Parts: sequence; structure tokens; C-alpha cells
Amino acid sequence: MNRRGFLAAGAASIGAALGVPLTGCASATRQTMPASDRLVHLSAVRRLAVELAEPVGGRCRYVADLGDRQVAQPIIVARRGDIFDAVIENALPQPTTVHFHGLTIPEAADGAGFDSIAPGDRKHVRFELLNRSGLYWFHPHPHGFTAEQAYSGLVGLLVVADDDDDALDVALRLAPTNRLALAIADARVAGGTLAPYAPTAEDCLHGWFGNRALVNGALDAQRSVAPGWVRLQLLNACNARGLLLAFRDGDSLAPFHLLGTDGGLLPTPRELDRVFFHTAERVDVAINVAGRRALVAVSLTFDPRHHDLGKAAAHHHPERERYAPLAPVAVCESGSGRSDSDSIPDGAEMQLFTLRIDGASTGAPPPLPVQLSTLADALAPPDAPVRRMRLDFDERVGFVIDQTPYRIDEIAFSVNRGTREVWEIKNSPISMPHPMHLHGFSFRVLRRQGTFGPARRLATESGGRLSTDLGVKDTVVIWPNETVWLATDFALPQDAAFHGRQRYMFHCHNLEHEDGMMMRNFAVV
Ligand SMILES: [Cu+2]
Repeated sequence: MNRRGFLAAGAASIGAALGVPLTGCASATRQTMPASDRLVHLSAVRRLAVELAEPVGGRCRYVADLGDRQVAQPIIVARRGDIFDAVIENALPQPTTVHFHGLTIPEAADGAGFDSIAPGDRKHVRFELLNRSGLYWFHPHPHGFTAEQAYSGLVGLLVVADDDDDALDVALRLAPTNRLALAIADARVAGGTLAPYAPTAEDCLHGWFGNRALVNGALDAQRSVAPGWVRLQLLNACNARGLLLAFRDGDSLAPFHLLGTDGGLLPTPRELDRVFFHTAERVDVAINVAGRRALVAVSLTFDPRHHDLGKAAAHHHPERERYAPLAPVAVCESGSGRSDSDSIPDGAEMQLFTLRIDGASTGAPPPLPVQLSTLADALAPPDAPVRRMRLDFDERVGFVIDQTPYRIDEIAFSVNRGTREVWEIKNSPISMPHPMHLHGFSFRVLRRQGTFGPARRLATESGGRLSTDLGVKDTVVIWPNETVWLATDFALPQDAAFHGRQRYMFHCHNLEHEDGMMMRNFAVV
């Protein structure tokens, strides 16, 4: 098969994988769509609508308009260098934005909420895909409404390919069914219906946790794969839950290989039997399923390190008072205690999805390539300035960065274009893990210090780092009492779209903390 033929098959396989029946969680009915209808090539997207779906009980969805047909909850497949050019329409009763998570794009396209799209309005968004191959994603980012809208289903995947990505698929001899891109979320499901987003004050502090996994919007997700290598690009799309991913085969854990992280492929694969990734982080893994009949992907038990935060008031965004919730329930009301049956706590074991291995084996799969990309080791220039930030908990306002709740009109600091800085982020000892996300730029993890015992045991790499710290990152978990050093790089292309001051954000991606204003703006000048 020549490269062109392989690419076509590869795209088809991603579409097939993502095209399983969508479970309408808010009703007993199942919406099914042909596999090919849910995969959208970037060049075909003319309009991306954000709307409340009927009749599936008011769940939100993205709808891609391809001119002659509409695709609900599209998975967009693109190549480095492609242009995104679409009109985004907001059919929700709340303001919204579409944030393209992980992409290096101008402020005007970042969708960070500086100019949200009012109900009924539209916005033209155009940008070039400059990033390496990898799994990126898009989700709402309107300040105060992000958690509710994301929980309601507004999450889309953006699979970017390039030459390294092509070479890997060829080397693995991936069967057409064996490349999957999956968004793993958790939902509160009772009696076959999806509970509306109604966090108590305690939920707003610890996060909104579900009791069932949703994979690309479906409960009890299963995928049928062929013997040989399977490549999984996985997003933690939960509002607040960390995932310690492993693959159970009966009583044992199947080994797998970490291929890549948020921003693309590692230099070399790492063999593991479990990998931790927090909300908004992605992992790219290869698993040899030859000789196996089924694998169950689970999140293993771990110590989530949530501290008792007492009766502190949960803060919520003032914008929320101006618009109706998506479902008719109040949010962040104090006094209504959490019912334990509603959710599985963070760190408890949870089943995620099942891989069924069908078909005859075609012999031993090829060896994994030794080199996946030319990514260099994480280093910072010796003269790089160090920018220090502290993550804290304040009883009056909740979780804060540098003791300051978010203000949309504040610029916390400015960095010069092209500057490389070391960011030293220290989390309070009496806090929670915070998955911190940098908009517009990626970074590398240099080292960790002060990590508590159970999380320290996951640190398989030098400098106290996790295996996922070896790659390009845009989101990094920082445990209580931990200090993490990041090598940032604020290089921007000399493209007209990036001229002038560009505003970006640094914030916690526990979506309840994000809506609770654990965010800061910064400018690149
Ligand atoms: Cu947080």
C-alpha cells in the first residue's frame, strides 16, 4: 500500500472507531449514526454550531455543517498546515466560546472567553494548524459556564497528523480498526438518565464527579479491534477526575507503551502498566493485543489527595446570574450535601471501556519503532528568567493563583515574544491536585519536588517526573505540596494574525475550579 492509500485507510479507521452508536444518556432512546458520518475532515467544516440537542434531553452538542449535510459531535481530522475556517454559531441560552485546547493560535481564535458569543450570535474563526501531530480538542470556555457546558457534552476531538504520525502507523502496520481517538468523561447516571449539572458547594470545591464513564458520549463503550498493535489517543474529558489508566486482562494488567502526550510523540516509547493523566491531559499509547480476547480499560485506585476544606463558601462566577442554566436546577447552592450514591469519588476504581479482539491473528506484530520523533530532552536556557506562582486555597474565595481571583480585565503579567522562561509553580500543602493549563503555548516539565508518597511512586523518570512529563505538554497536574518547574517558550510565528498584544490564560482545568475563578490572564507583547 502506498502512503496515500494508507492515509485514506487511516482516516477511515479513525472514523469507524469514533462512529459507534451515541447513547442519548438523557433518555432511553439510542441515536445511531453511520460511522463515516461522525468523522469530518477539517477542510470540509464550514460552520460549527453549538446547540442544545433534541430530543436527547437537552444535552449540548457540536454540529459541523459540511454544506450538504450536518454531523453531530464531529471528530475533526486534520494535517499540520491545514487551515481552520468556519463560522461558529451559538444556539445555547448562555454565552459560549469554542476554545481550541493545545493549539498555538492568535487570541482572536483561542476562544478563551474574552469575547464570548452571545446566545443567537455567530463568530468567524480562522487559523492555521501549526502544532505537531497529536490529539487536540475543543470545548466551551465562557467564564462561569465552562463546567456546565462541557459536562453537557460539548467536547470535540481534533486529530492532527504529520509525517512522524504517518511513519508510526506504517511501522505498527495498524489494521483499519486499530487506531482510536477517545474522549473519556464521567457522568452521573441514575435510572438510565443523565443527571443535570447541579453541583453543591462541596462539588464546587472538590469537583463534579460522575458514577459512569462516557466514551465519546456513550456509556459501556466497546470497540472491536484486530489482533496486532492498537493505537489509542485518549483525552481525559472529565470535569474533575484524575485517571490512572490500565488495561485488565482477567486478573493481570497488560503492558502497553506510552507513545505521546498532549503535544505529540515522545522521542522514544516507554513501556508501562499504568499511566496517570488528569483532566484535559492526553496520552497516546500502543498496546499489542495479539493472543488476547478482551481488555478492559480501567482507572485504577489512587490516593486523590483531596483535603477536607471545611465549610468554606464555594465561589461562583457572577455572570451565571444573568443567564438561565441549561437544565432547570440551581448551581453551587450551599447547604445541600452530596449524596454518595450520586458519584464515585475521585481515585476510586472505575471501568472506562472494553476492547474486544476479533479475527484471526496474522502473526507476530512488528517491533515498536525505537525512535518516534526528534523531540529533544526538556531543557531551559541557563539565563532563562524564573517566574514563580503559588496555588492556594482561601476560605472566602476558594482556590486562587497568587491569592488573586480571576478578573477578565486584569493582565497578571506580560512576557515578550520569543522569550523562554522557567515557571516555578508551587501548590499549597492543604490543597488538591490542580491540572494547570497554559493557553496558546506548550511547555516541557523540568522537575518535580515535594510530591507525596503515593504520587511519587508513579514518578518513573528523572527529576521526580511522571512518564507523561517526558513529552510536550499544555496541561500539567500539580499535587498538594508539590513544586513543578516548567520550561516555557513564547515564540510566535511572524504571521499577521499574531501581530500586536495577544492575551492568553493560565488556569486550573478542574472545571469547577476554573468556573470558581482559579485563572489568570497574561499577555504576550
Ligand atoms: Cu484546581
